[in-house]
Amino acid sequence: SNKPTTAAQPLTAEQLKERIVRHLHATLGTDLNKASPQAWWRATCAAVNESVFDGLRTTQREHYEQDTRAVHYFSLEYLMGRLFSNNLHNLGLYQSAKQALAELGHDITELEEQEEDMALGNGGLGRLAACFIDSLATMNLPAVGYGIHYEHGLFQQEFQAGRQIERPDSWREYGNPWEICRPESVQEVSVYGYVETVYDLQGRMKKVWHPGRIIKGVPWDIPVVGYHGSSVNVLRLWESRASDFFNWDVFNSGGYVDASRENIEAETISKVLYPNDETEAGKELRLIQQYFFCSCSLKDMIRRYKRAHGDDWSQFPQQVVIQLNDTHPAVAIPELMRILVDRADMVWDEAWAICQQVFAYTNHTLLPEALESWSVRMFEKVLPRHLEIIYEINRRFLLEQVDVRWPGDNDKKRKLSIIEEGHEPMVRMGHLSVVGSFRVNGVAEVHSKLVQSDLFPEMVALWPDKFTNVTNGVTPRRWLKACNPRLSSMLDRLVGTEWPTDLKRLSKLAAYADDVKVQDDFMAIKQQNKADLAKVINELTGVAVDPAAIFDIQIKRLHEYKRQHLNLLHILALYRRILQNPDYDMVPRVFIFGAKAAPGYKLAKEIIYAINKVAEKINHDKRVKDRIKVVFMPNYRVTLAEKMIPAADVSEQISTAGKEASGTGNMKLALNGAITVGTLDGANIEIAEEVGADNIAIFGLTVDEVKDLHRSGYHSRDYYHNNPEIKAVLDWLETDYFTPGKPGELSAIKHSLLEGGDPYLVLADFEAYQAAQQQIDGWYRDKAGWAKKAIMNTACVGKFTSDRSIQDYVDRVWQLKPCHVD
Ligand code: DL6
Repeated sequence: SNKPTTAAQPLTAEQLKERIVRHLHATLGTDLNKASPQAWWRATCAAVNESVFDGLRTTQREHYEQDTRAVHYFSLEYLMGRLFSNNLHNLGLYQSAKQALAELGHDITELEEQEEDMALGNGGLGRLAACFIDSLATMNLPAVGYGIHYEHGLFQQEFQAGRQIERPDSWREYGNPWEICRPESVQEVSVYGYVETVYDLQGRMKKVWHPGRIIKGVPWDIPVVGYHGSSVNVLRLWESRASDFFNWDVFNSGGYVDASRENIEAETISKVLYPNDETEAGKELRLIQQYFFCSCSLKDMIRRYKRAHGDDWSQFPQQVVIQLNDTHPAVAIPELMRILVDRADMVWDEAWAICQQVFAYTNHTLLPEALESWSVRMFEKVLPRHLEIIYEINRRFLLEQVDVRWPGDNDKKRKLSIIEEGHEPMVRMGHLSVVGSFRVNGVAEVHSKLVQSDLFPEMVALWPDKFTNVTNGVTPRRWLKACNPRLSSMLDRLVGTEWPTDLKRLSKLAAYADDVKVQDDFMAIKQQNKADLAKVINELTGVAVDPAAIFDIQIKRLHEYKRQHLNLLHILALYRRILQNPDYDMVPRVFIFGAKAAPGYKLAKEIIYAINKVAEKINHDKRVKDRIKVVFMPNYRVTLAEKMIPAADVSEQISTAGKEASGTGNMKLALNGAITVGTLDGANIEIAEEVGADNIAIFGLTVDEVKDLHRSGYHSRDYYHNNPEIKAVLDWLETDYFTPGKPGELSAIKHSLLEGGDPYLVLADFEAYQAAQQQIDGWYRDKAGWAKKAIMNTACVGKFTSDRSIQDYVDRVWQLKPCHVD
């Protein structure tokens, strides 16, 4: 059994058992009779890793020998979740491992709970990166993911008296079995200092950057196992440490204390993930984080390129494509220019031509507060040479492109300049990304259109072919096969076992949508999943919920534009109707929330508090007779999503139209047979196209109507005064009904909607939203009709596999070829 075993010959339970016990002894140094569940889990991981590392070695050898073109995915975030069951599923070892562990006296699902989530991301953008690297490996595409090895991932959320409390996340406090440290590939990165202009013997001017500090980047590799285990790619995450060289100097000159301060400062860079989704803090440390990982990654790529091509740069653009996951890694553009011009002595035009063939940029948001810009002052302090390079990129862009197209038009120059003028001049990272990339994409059809029409219309005029769309997707391996085993087995029987890599095959299910037996089976599975979730809800919140009720789920980061407060107002309206009419007829519903708020986002935290307080009241009110239950699941994360999504009847996708770039939770929920209540926003529009109007509850203002309403002047007070239900529930929040003895504790929501002007049009959409919810209520009463809709959702969302997204990137952006690994 020590013989390398590839995924093509899956291990038997017996072989796995032998491996697990061997690792329990030889790797964990413990014994069968005293091993803790944690030791069993680790021994199993080590056993699995024997197969993972085989695949990794073979893949790397094959990529090297075939000198493959590869995509390098640059992302500040990867929201991986757990890897145990994912790796087992992808290697085809899950059943053997389950049996092996059972024979050793352990339940695999209990051991799964030993793993901490790898939460190195905030939300959609980071989870998308995780789905993409799964698809890349599955599709045998040569790829490396680059990012930061944060010591602390996204904070853990607790509720104290209904309020969010943040606790540090320590995902690798006792080590992580999936990562490998690679000291042989350490890189050094410079920051601060000054730039000197010197002349060589031929009188040519050169810029020399004298850095103020050098930081060491230590790479940790996480193998990414493709489904069926053929390719195993790498996610390479950089940890910052003090440079030995720099530190010794200080140390030897008697500065022990200074030297340890240097250490701490260097280590701070990869210490924590910034917990903001969609907003930028503009903090120096954040810019250093961005530069640190980009510089390490570029140097790593170049080292690998040079191993095959020496100093001949001519093949670089053929071998390398870099995808910038939003503007966070945009500083890679001036960094590559610096390496080519200052270090490789290339002339500017040649270097720029290379850059422009290498970078591609994905935009993930239109929210103004999330569009990154850095003050010139700070940029100059941290990266003085890069600022000079950006100035030069900008000078040439304005002269050679903008002025040629719009001669003498200073307004255009001001609008398009990478440097925004003002009393505090800023570097606009979005502009830099568009200018430096050969392709720019949004993440859903409507979003890509808005990127072009609202964000960069002049850039589109300059380079119409640069802009494209790639609609997001999710990996069906994690988001159906692994998280919903009951439904997966049913699908295997009905549509064959190929759907995990060919999701369009689910469309065969549509033929069974009217089949009573299939409907019964489908809903029985949903019922069992709901019963499982009900247990989890009870464990985590102490609230008992009835699996026969509608499970209505809203899971995503907490943000005003996502409008969890619209959901809350509807719950309040239902509650009020029940109090006014004790016989109010509604299908019992459990409203389930999961969301983290950025620690500094006050209103988001107030919304969490309000939902918790309203939940407390309603859940204890006998008059409600269990028609409504409200639960807020603490510490929402990938692992919890995997338990919630298979149990959802209703998926809440209710952002203000034009604000949610795409969404990916919407895809996961529909894939698992939930019916969407949604606005015509992001990928909801494409989901509606796929599932058909009968199988989705669309409501509310469209993108154009939102724009028109803002243009004509939106007065939220009109809705408050004209709709008695809106008035009543908002006024209710100001009383002490939900917070006895403390009136006004929940008034922040009302204030933001009235005095604050309701920027996300919650009140304007309220009536349409509650009508859509009534429609859901009506639909659910017809059991067969509902089952049909749920089945049609699973059947029709094959488009939203991340394999399709990756194929779109390959065709429209990367021009990559698969490399089959034997
Ligand atoms: O593209 C992934 C994901 C989208 O599905 C969400 O709609 C969008 O909100 C999210 N964007 C971010 C913002 N980050 N930045 N910048 O997470 O991206």
